[in-house]
Amino acid sequence: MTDKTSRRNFLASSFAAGAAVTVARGAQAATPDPLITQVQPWAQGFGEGVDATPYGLPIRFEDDVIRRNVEWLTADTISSVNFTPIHALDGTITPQGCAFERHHSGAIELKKEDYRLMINGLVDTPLVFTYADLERFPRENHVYFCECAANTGMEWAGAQLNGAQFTHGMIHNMEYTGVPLRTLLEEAGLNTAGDLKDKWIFVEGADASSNGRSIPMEKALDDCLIAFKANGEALRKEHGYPVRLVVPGWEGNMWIKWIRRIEVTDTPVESREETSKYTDTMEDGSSRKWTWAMDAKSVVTSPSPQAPITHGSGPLVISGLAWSGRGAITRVEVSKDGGMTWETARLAKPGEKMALTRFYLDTDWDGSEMMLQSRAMDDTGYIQPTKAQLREVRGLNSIYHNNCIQTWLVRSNGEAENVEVS
Ligand SMILES: Nc1nc2c(c(=O)[nH]1)N[C@H]1C(S)=C(S)[C@@H](COP(=O)(O)O)O[C@H]1N2
Ligand SMILES: [Mo]
Repeated sequence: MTDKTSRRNFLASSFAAGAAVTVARGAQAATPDPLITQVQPWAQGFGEGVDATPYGLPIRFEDDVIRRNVEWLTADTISSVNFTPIHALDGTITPQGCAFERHHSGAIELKKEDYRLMINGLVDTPLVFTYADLERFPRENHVYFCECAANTGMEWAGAQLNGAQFTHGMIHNMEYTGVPLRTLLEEAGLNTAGDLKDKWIFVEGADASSNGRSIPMEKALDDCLIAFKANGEALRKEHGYPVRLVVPGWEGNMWIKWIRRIEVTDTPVESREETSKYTDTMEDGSSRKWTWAMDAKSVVTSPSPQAPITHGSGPLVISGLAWSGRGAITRVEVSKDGGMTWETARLAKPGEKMALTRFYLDTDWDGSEMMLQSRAMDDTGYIQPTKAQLREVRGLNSIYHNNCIQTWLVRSNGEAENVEVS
């Protein structure tokens, strides 16, 4: 086949595809489309010159792609949370400007010049680093998700919040640039600490809440990062500018923002954030603590309540996100009938460890009602549980670590609703 004929075949087939769409739209096809046949205002003059916006924001037509909070959840916005608009995003990287925020005493403004990071406790030489000091250590780049342990927590007792943004939006996924925490701990020296197996670090932020947490030394020396860039640029104020701790795969509460101090200790501190909060209350009233890793989880982001199907039956792209704090996503399955039958979704890229994975199910929708679900599997062999399976073990009193399978009821008119299938 010559280049010419293959080009002609391509045009013929794309024309056929265009024709199919025209048929679906019916009568509209007969009238000329002014968007094609008439010179439009944007072609009758000049657009904006360069430098109109030295730092660009999304075009105004996208102004609904924003973080949102749920007012009744918290008494005020200072100790509160808002949610990533995951229903409106694609790919895996969360732009910082719409990545969820969770503060215990508000987002503080801290200059690089005023930044200090202290390492003390059971170290050979207590040290204080300035921001400029941190920039002189060898750095690494890694993409990780950060999920608040309370993500999906409002759904324990039954379907509650109507939108993937609200049920699953306490998550973001960024490329971090930073210095391995191990490098800084070794700079301070860990001989004094003796056997590192049973040692801990206690980390705290510069904000009034300080959000102190204990982290086992093994994790501290493994993959934690002292990060100062996200998605290539400085961290935003709300994500901990100038420096935050990244604790891959573990609950967001441990990702200390505005990190100011790391103390090497021989016991966990049992701070407020790891005793009265961020523990999992079981059926008998006792609480599980140290549930750090975020188990495998997934959600269909489109269609979903805030992203209904608007094009009727025919080709439909079902899409969503999957992640695991214990490793990489190996497989995602999608069900259209509330979990009775499953189809294997296509992963946009092979799953990466402790980072979001995008999945697609390219399907042909017959226009009938669907009970849409997704189910993730990770490289430990773990399969995302149903809500009933979670409740069997944990009862009804839990809030944190709800990684159950989510169901959207998609009606024939394309609208979707949060429902419970357990
Ligand atoms: N210093 C400090 N660090 C903090 C918090 C805080 O309030 N203060 N909130 C924690 C919680 S509960 C979560 S879920 C994550 C949220 O990170 P983000 O605001 O970048 O989304 O930060 C954690 N680190
Ligand atoms: Mo959190």
